[in-house]
Amino acid sequence: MLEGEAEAPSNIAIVKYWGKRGDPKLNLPLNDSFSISLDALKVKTRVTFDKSLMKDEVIINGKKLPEDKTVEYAGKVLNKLREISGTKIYAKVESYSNFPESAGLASSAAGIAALTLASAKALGLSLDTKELSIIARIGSGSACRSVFGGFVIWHAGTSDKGDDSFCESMFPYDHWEELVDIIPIFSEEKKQVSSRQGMKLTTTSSALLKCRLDFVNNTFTDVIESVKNRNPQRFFQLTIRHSNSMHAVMLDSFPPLIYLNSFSLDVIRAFGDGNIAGYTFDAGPNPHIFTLRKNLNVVKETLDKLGAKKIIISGISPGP
Ligand code: 2P0
Repeated sequence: MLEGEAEAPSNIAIVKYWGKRGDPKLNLPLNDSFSISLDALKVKTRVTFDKSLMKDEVIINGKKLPEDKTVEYAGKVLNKLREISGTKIYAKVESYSNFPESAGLASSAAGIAALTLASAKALGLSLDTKELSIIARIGSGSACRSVFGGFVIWHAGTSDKGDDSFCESMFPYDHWEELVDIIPIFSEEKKQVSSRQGMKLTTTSSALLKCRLDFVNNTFTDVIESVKNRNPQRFFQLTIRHSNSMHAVMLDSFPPLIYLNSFSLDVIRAFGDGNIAGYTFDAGPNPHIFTLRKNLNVVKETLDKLGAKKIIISGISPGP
């Protein structure tokens, strides 16, 4: 038996990935994205390659994942690593997250990143972080960013094969220690439409998507600069605009994709000016609200008033 264990952080995209190009199996994005790895949201994974197994098995927080999902996500990473190491042995994957699995908190990103790292360890492969991010990407796009800590860029690349679609660290985790992510939980409901299905719908039906891609390309450097210079107002405003831009093309898809709920709209109204905080929503109703540590209590008070059931506070992760 070959065993390996790894832990990976979840990540939240500031410049978001929503839409694929080329072969959908390779998870090649339409645009570069930029994320922050989160210290409070982690997944720990143990992988055991075992000759007695007849197929791959994935157990998440004690619950067995259905076979179709196992094949679609973990199976792709495991097949790629088996191909590299020249083995045919199946694996048992046991994963534990410290946060709700489907509340839009990117458990799959952390889970697939941890799976990639643990499996490479188990098979004794010495791959560099660029190669590991490419393999994690094949399992799930956003997972490639969770291979790193701190502030991470995912280069969309141009190759049809995906060998130039990988991640790298832009700034270390301690670059902006005042910055904190507040995650109020308003809903733990599982989302109706997976990101994978949702992206397909947007790329095939949204007329606004082209406009969004121009916006992303025109402001990408500004986002990086706002972090580089630790400029909170600029960073909050751009974070808000990038989130709104993605949710605009979701709504513009047909049939419309709506991941936000009435609490999300309250958050947008409360923090939309970007003065003390900047929100961003993934494909789910729970926001990530970035602010400076000195504003923590003011933001928390507002969220309590809006009816947050629970509030998670996260710093920036140093990485796996
Ligand atoms: C992101 N999201 O950049 C965007 C923002 C959600 C909203 O990447 O099909 O699970 O596995 O590549 O990575 C979520 O989608 O999709 C996502 P696949 P993924 O973080």
